[in-house]
This record gives sequence, structure tokens and C-alpha cells, in this order.
Amino acid sequence: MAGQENPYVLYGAYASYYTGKTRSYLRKKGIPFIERVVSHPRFRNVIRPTAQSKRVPILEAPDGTIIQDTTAIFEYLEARFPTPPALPPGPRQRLAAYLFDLFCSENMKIAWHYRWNFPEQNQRFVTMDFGRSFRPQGSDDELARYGDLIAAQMDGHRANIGITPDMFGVMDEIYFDLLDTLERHFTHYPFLLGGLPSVGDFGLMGPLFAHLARDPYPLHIMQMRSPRVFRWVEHMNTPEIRAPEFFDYPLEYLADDAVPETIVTLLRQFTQDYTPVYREGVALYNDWASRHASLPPGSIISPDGQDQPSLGRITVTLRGHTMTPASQAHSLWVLQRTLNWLKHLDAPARTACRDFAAECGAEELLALNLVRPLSRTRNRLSLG
Ligand SMILES: N[C@@H](CCC(=O)N[C@@H](CS)C(=O)NCC(=O)O)C(=O)O
Repeated sequence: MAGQENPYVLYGAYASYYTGKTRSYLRKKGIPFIERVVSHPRFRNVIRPTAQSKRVPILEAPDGTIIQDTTAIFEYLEARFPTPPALPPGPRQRLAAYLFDLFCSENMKIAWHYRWNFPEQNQRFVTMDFGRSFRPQGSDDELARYGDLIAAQMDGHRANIGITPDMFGVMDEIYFDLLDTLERHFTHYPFLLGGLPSVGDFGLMGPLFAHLARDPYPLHIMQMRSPRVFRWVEHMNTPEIRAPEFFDYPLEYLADDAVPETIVTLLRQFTQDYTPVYREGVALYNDWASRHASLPPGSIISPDGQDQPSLGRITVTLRGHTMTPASQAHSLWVLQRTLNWLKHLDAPARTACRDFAAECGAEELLALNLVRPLSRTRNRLSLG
């Protein structure tokens, strides 16, 4: 196959939320690639220093281009491998897919919660698995040592994530709602929008694969409560589009730009749960951008060079619980992709999206406005 001698290289980890998105995308698109762990000598000596990023995944293209960030990787690859399309052509379906990817890119605190708040059930697997990214053929003791270092780092994020013990019940509610609605959905459809996986499916692989369908505690819940969801996750990691359970399903998006009721139900829940995060995040950013109006385009936002800086804490309410997580300016850059796409639609498509946004309760979210565009410069969030 063309490209096999000089494939793309995906640097990441099996335990990584974001690597799971890109791995699934590469497989389903049939893009020739190999995967390497972060302890590979080329990652340490070339990739990480060039990308100047401590995050994964990082993609190395055959021509030497190096990209961090799953959204940037998606944009780069989708333009080069448009078939089968991961962007549905119909405006309602495209908006649904973008919204899934948006909500899944930063808000799925359940993934963090079910990994790190159940040490008794998860810890041995998680630490050993993390350890193997650093010492792939290491002894148990070596793996445990590396794994513990990562676990300690993650514990440092606890305050920024903002899940306090009084929120544990809400986390269960959110996870169970998601599983139950998806279980209904995958009874009838192979993917979110019919017979092809979209950017929304790949976004959903972030939380659902590496954490919720691999860590022992949430995996057990998923398998027992929603076996069809578990099968969807399994299937999203195979190269073929055709799922055996849907042997005669057309390999295309649903006709007439239809979006199933289950997907609208989920989007309505997501917008209800997470619109405050964007409302408050945009307010904080707009205030910051106005106070830094003299900075030229390309200026890095973080004074100390952080790639995904926070501009401060926000106060939001999630299902009746007040939280004060760190704002994620990066998530506004992801939102901006959808806002820009909406701006450039023709009138009929815009009307279709306006009606669909109303069905999903997303009018407020999609009316948000960044006073100045965001960009990324050398894998750092910057001013546009
Ligand atoms: N926005 C980034 C997020 C990537 C990310 O945060 N990856 C995690 C692993 S799943 C990571 O590398 N974390 C390391 C850190 O935060 O230092 C993307 O979409 O690629």
C-alpha cells in the first residue's frame, strides 16, 4: 500500500485520553501509521524538543511535519485524506459532530474521576500501564516507580479539575446518563450519525476509550450496564468501517441530514451541563484580551510559556453543584472552529443550523463571541 514504507508516526500512550481519539481516526481512515511510546529515543531526542510540548499525542508526518493537538492533527489529516469523510456534508449533522467533539475535548471530568478517585480498583492497572510507556519492557518495580510518578502528577491537577467528594453522585449521574442514552442509540446505529464515523465519534473516543473502557472500575460499569457501548468502543479501534452487528447498514451518513433523537438528547444534556463553562470562559478571555489589546497577532498568551494556559478560575454550576475549576482558554479555541464554520455557511445551511441549535438548547453557546480570535503558534495558544 502507498505510504506503508514511510508511514505517519503516532507518539502517545494507550492510557492517554487524547491519543485514543487520533489512533481511532487513523485506523478508520485507513491512513498508514505506526505507533510509538513516549520513551522511544526519537520522541525524546527529536519529537518532543521540536514540538516543545509535553503533551501527547504528537503526529509526525512522512515529510517531517510535527503536530501536537488532536484538533490540529484532525484538520491536517482530514484535508489530505478526505475519504471516507469524517465531516458530514449536511449542516445539521456537521454541527452535531462538531458539538460532540467540542464537549468531549475538555469537559468529560467523568474520565478523570473514574480513573483517579477509585485507587483500590484501578491503581495497580493504571500505574503499571503508565509505567510501560516509560519502560516498555521494564520490571514490575520499574513500572510501579514510573507509574507512581505520573499518578502523583495527576493528583496535582485535582484542584484544577474541581471534583470534590460531594460531586461523586453527580459524576455517577453523568456517566450513567451518557451510557444509557448511547446504549439506546447503538441498538439502532453503528456510529453517532449513521453508517460512517465522524469527528464526533472520534471526539467521544477520548473519554470512552482510554479511561472509561480500559480502567477496571468504569470498564466494569460500562460492560455490565451498556454492552453495546463497549462494543462501539472496541469497533472504533478496528480499521474496518463495517461493524459485524450492522452487516447490511449503508456505509454513509443518515439520509436527509437526519440526526437521531438520542443524539439530540445527549447534546441537549451537554449544552445544559457545559454552556456555563464556555460563557464564563469567554467572559474571562474577552476581559483579558481587552486589557492586552496592544499585543500583536501571534503573541503567546501564557507569560510563562504554558501551551494551554488558564486565565483564572471560573464559578459554574453543574447539576446543582457549584464548582470553581480553572478556565481552559484552549477549549475556546476549539469552540472558535465551530463558530467560524457557522459564519461562512450559506443562508439555507445557516437556517438549518439555527433550528438544530434550538433543538439542542445550543443557541447561547453558539452566540458567544470572542473579541479577538485565538490561534496556536508553535503549539502554544496565541492571539490571532
Ligand atoms: N488539547 C490537547 C490535549 C492533549 C493532552 O492534554 N494530553 C495529555 C495526555 S491524554 C497529556 O499529554 N498530558 C500531559 C500534561 O498535561 O502534562 C489535544 O487535543 O491533543
